[in-house]
Amino acid sequence: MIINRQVLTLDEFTIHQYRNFPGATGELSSLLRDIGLAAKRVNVEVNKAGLVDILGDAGSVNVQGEEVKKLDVFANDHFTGVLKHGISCAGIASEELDDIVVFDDAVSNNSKYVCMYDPLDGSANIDVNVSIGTIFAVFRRLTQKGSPCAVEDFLQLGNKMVAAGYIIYGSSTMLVYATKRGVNGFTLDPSIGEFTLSHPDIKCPDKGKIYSVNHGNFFQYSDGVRKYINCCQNKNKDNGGPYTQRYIGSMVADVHRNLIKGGIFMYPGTIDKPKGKLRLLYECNPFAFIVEMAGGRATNGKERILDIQPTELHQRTPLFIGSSQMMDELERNLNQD
Ligand code: P6P
Repeated sequence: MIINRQVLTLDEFTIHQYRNFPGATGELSSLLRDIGLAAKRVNVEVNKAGLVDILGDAGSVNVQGEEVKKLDVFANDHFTGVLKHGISCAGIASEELDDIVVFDDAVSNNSKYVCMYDPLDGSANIDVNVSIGTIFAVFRRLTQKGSPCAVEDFLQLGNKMVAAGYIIYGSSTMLVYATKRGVNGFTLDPSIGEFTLSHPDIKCPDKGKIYSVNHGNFFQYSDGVRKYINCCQNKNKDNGGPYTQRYIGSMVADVHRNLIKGGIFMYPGTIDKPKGKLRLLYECNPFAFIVEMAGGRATNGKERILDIQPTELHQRTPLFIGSSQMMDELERNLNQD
């Protein structure tokens, strides 16, 4: 039997990373495999979402007599469950939960990492079959190993992040994760039920021709943002304009496309919501880490996302993220604000 060593599974890849990283304990590899397992379980349910009439709506009881959960609650339960019963995570923070969950058992209290995530971002799009995703970030805990983790473990600067990633449940299901050693993408192969390395060493093109923003808020944006949007729409021999506007309304799908093809995604602050809509800890920070590791940039319009000191778990921030040259162009317009 010929073993194709070229197509590494996520498990093989993380173990390969562990074997080649002096001093690694294997806890991060184990945590990433745990996330991959939860992602496969969530993927099964997300792919059935269109059958809700058969399977029953959230809150109902299905034919097996089981309570049907909202998919984002289902996803949250699965990611929290695998991490709680793993060996690498002392606790989690989730978009679905007001407070952190401290696992507080002997193994978890001795674990090196904490994890925060949006278990199913864009879940409102499920009913219309638009791609949705899970977004996660991993930090080394600050509190003493052997004791329960605490909220300060979660309110760290994004530039202290150890790893970040996302799963996109779309035309195919992909898991993309970044460490300081690079960004790699794995596509779920249903024939073997494994994520397989399909996008090694992802780089964000320095420039692209896609800009992503909700035009419905145009007149609520700052002058600089409006100037940049006009710049994207105008013929311009210097930057290859006009650009194409692509906005799915599902952050994982929009940022994933722009990461691969080049482009810029913007969720600016508005008059009504100066901090914008997106959450710092488990949406903007992880994507800022991933895109920067791939060669792009991410700011709140004034400072690097990864340099923002968090003060609360669910705080929001404006977000501008994508190809480095497009971010430079944006900043030239914002600086005229
Ligand atoms: P709007 C989905 O609800 C989400 O949190 C992100 O995935 C997405 O980028 C954003 O909101 C879309 O928000 O206000 O443009 O509909």
